[in-house]
Amino acid sequence: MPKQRILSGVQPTGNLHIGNYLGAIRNWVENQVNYENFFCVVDLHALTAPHNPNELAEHTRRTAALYIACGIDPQQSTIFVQSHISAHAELTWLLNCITPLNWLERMIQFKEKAIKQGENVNAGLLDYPVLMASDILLYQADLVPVGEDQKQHLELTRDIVVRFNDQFGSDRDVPILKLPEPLIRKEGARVMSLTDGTSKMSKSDPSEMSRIHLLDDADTIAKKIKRCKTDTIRELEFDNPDRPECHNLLSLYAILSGKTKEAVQAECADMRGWGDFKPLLAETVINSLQPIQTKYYEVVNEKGYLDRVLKAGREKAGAIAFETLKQVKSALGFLLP
Ligand code: AQP
Repeated sequence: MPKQRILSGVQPTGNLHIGNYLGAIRNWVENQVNYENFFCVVDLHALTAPHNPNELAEHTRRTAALYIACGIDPQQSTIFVQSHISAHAELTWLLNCITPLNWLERMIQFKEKAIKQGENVNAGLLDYPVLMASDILLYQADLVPVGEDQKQHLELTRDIVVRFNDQFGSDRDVPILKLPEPLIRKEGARVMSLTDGTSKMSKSDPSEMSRIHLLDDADTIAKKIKRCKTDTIRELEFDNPDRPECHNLLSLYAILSGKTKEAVQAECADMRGWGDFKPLLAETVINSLQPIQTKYYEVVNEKGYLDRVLKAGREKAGAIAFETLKQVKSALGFLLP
């Protein structure tokens, strides 16, 4: 049986943090032997929010290097940069022309991000889900690992597939575009901000103190954890809705230490509050990130290595993507060159 194909990516909108690692990349790594994997750095998506052109290329390289540092093996998985394959932008245009505007206007993430961005909202933000659909459909992916926040976008992708295949491929035995399925983890890690336990840790949060970057040094990590938001209650507990920061920090410790909730709860019962817990959490985070950081500097210091990985990724991914694009254009009736 051929392996099922997976596609996923992270936007190079800033420095990757432990939320990106625990919520996404770590799961890709754990499952990579089971699937045929395509992992891209979705740099075209990064333009849907105001961005700094002086940083985009560097963040793109850093994100790709961090995929490898976190355990994505270029021998097992195809790693590439979205904008290196022009088929992503081209398929987006073609799918735009068959996607009703009101499908996009009802996307929750658009509404939420549009409010955040205020007057700077660009048309790309509305179109983000069509670009995401193109990313997935170009590779005829079977499965797409998504968190709750992306489920609606995957539904939209599926609606686009059904519409396209019905309108332009009803006479074919094999559908032109494959209907992808969401791959939703049973237990998802949602890491919350260090400065507000009710909002998720995010690359674009203006406060550096709200997140721990994968490349933060030990002193910075210790400082961020020492200063992170807590409360005045001495007892440490999970699942108290009035204490989101407490739940977040304990969960982070449980995930990174590999201990169960019950074991962490028992360990914390003997502690004298945050003064005991925070140094333990800091040490655990530092030790967990240390191998990733070591590998990261190996990757970026080996001359030409990352460029070779991205070139091989571009060639392999590009061959599949342009074949799909050709089929789509043919179905739409274009005069092919
Ligand atoms: N706090 C989080 N906890 C768990 N998972 C998270 N992810 C992001 N933040 C957390 C997961 O990381 C992957 C990559 O996300 P993305 O870069 O495509 O965009 P995002 O989800 O919007 O991530 P950020 O860090 O919040 O970036 P900005 O600030 O640019 O919007 C996704 O799989 C996501 O679920």
